[in-house]
Amino acid sequence: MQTAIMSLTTSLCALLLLLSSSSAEIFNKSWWNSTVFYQVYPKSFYDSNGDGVGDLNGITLKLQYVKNSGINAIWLSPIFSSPMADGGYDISNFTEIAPIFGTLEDFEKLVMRAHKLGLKVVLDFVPNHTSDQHPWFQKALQGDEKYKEYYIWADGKNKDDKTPPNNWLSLFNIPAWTYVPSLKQWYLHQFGTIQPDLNYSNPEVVEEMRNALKFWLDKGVDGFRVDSAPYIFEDKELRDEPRSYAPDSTPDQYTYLEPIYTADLKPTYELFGSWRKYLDGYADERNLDQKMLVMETYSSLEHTLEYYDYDVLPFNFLFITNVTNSSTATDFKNTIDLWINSVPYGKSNNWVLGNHDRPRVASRFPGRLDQMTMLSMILPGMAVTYNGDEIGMVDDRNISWADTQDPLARIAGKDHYAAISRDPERTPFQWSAEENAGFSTANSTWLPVNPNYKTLNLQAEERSYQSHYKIYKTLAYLHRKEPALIQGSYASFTTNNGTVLDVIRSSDARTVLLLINFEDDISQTVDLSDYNLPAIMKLKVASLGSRSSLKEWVDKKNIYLPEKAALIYTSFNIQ
Ligand code: TEU
Repeated sequence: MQTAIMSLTTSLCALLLLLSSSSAEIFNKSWWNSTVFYQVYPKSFYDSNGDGVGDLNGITLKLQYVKNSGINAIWLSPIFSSPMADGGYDISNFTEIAPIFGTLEDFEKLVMRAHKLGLKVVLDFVPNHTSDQHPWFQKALQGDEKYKEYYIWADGKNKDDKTPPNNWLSLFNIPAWTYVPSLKQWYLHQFGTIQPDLNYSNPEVVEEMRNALKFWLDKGVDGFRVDSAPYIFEDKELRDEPRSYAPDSTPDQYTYLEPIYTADLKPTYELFGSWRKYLDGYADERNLDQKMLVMETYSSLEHTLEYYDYDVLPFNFLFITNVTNSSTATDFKNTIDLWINSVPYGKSNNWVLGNHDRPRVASRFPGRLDQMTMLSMILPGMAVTYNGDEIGMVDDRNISWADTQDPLARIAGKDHYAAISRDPERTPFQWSAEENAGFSTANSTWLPVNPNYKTLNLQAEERSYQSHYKIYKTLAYLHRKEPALIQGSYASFTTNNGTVLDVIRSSDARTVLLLINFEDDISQTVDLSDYNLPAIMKLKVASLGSRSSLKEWVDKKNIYLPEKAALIYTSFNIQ
């Protein structure tokens, strides 16, 4: 009788535990679901011609490395003609390759090589604005009415050059309007003054950009990462925006206002919904794989998720915006559950660790890079890596004012640039301990190489018995090949008084368990006997420096978890 009561209690306990943990059936839909998606910042990836700047042929030369790393799709930050005033996000010709990166033939060779290696190629597409050097804007400045209508112009509030049409601010922390004396009007730029916003109420602009998409689709690209997605349309009445009352925001900062008239407007979603349909039509007519359309948006969760209503994929930046190195196991669990429970069933998930605009993941989470890589790789959906994060590159916070290139930093000025500059996460890839980290043979590079390259470089990590890169590579292959990660369910909970995060992915035949110890100085023993797990599991991945103290096989009742460690176990569900 006693035994019966005990087993009933155990079952009830397990049921309660399961109900208290979050679990979700994950349904995969598109090729990018079990994809490892790798952002290449072309200027800093590899310089093949010795001019100190990365280029397309350099990327082509490194595609085998990308493939060997377990990656199966890359996106390239802009490679189009540009004065490079904002790192190529100021485009002067949407269907031309910037000479500094190479030629159209070089790009066609890159795509051919990538596809031969089984790599998808996605381009960065920057629809919100052009460079002020674009012929369209130059003609507008000369008073050409047709091209003036390609942009957003308005009279000053007092019909003069003193007061702009309204109080809108730019994301570069300057007023969003600039006066042109020869036209006696102001033009809108939600970013730099050198990036005038395009007018999508003008059907000719919509057609021009649709043609640009088709141009690159015809070159064989597999999709687009859409830059600055939320800012395409603005309020036609140009109404002043209300104050945000965000703490510490000052009148010259973008965060001073609530962008209710300049971001996330309905026509913007409708435009991208029409692009989704266009890409599907393009692929269907040619019997091609679906083309990716992924949005860069740092909007509210509600506005971010709204893209799914139009069958468009938004980047999930929650690992950038919602958690820090002081976040707890519960904070991480809540953040992960927030996203997974919000994404509509059947839609794709994704997890972004970093990009060219944000401090590097190894700098945001010192000593916990492997934990973050494991999370991005074992959670359901696409894992998104920024080049260099696979080897644990860190921000170079010592770039001088003289060497600073980022317009956002230049605008902040010599006394304040260091805190806001994006250059630290854009320094050249650290391939080896050779001169310029093996990135370039030039005497100087467009941004200085981080001086730590002598010891922190790919070659050293490939030669080491254990390294961040080897952990990354194992996880990338696991992400793409492990059945429990491709179509398994998701469940998470915390144990050990909330100091350990436990994540379980399981399919019919397989289980993957991730354990993360949020204690920096305390090792723990985790008892998962009450959880529906195989009794015995095999150690698959351990965070750097923790493996030596671990056994290859564990009993779920007694799992040793070193301080600050993250461990992944796998098993067949046969016990
Ligand atoms: O960034 C747009 C964006 O969302 C901004 O928040 C951006 O992160 C930047 O740091 C200003 O705060 C995209 C590109 O990723 C960025 O590199 C460009 O500078 C920007 O658009 C303008 O094209």
